[in-house]
Amino acid sequence: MSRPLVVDVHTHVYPPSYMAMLRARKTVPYIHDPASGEPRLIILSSDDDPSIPIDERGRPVDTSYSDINVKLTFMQQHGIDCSVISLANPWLDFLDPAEAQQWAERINNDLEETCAQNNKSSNPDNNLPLQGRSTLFALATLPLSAPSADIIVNEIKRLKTLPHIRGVIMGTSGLGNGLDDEQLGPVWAALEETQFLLFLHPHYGLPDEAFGGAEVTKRYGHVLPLALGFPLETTIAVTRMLLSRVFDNFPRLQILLAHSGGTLPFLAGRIESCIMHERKFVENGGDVPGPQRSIWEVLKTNIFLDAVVYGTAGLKAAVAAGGGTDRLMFGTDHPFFPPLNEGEKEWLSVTTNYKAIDATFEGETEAVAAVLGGNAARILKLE
Ligand code: 5CU
Repeated sequence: MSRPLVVDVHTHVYPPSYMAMLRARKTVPYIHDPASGEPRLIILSSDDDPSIPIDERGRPVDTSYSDINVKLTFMQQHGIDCSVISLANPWLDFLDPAEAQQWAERINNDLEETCAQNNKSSNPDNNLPLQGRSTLFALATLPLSAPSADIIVNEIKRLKTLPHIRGVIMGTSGLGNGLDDEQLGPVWAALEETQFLLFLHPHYGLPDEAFGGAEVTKRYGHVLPLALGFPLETTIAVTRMLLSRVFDNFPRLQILLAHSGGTLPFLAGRIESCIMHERKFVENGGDVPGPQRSIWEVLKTNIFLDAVVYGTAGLKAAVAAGGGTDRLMFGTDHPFFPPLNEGEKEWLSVTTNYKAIDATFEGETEAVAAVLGGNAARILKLE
């Protein structure tokens, strides 16, 4: 039997132009070049700890973050046929409003060009199936700090003319006030109209106090912010969207949630129950219009989940919450979570996800094929 198509929907790049911009900065996010040794990437606020010497802050950043050939080699080493690349966090969130539009256009054009060049050389006549060809598509970035929502909407419309762009990636801060901000209405409407997939991805995590204070966070490195801060940030962001009735007002919005939805699949029942019991909502005698569509309906019609959760329990919750295997898509989170030992070719983070998919859907050949690539090819129209 032929092996299934493998599509990676969660894989990041910092195009060289973005790396250069980070190198020119001295506040988070920035890249520091020590006098000797590898450059350091300081993107999380917890990375920029003044008690740590600057040459040791953050993490080493090698060519896997920006060189597309390194990603292509990684794809070949891990049996990945097609990657849907996206700018990594913190995207353009931090930019001065006056610069946002120009940077978004530049990064998005860079992504489009990277995909076009690559696909042309791997399939000059553009007539072969995806399998075995190291094909690239992209999710674009938005100028969210731009002075008006019109600029963001115009960029979404422009993106529709770029043949390899299949959606956009966004963090949880929106225009600065979270994703329940009414000012985001035109952006949701433009995403609905273009039927672009919105990849919702965390960056800001939770405040140190949630983990017991800065000393505790620091003691365990990136574990608390990444293992717990990221997934809870995503869960809170999408729950705020639900509560503010974004899914009632924009019922055709299509969202891919990073890391299998954070903790949303596991907490969906509790969130729904709290809504049913909230006296503030009009339905229960209050004066705040509550969400009309249930979280279960939203999970089954508006939300897709990646399979980047490293275990069978998370995958089973994702499938149960989404009502089946047709809304779950393989991802790697490359270039994050590389092997600890230099020269190691197989990434533990990737093999763990592959094994979790195999174990969760043991004997269900069609389900495995759907999750590994069939769903992504269908949902993102990767032809
Ligand atoms: O390791 C990390 O900090 C990250 C990150 O920042 N973004 C991401 O997508 N995955 C891991």
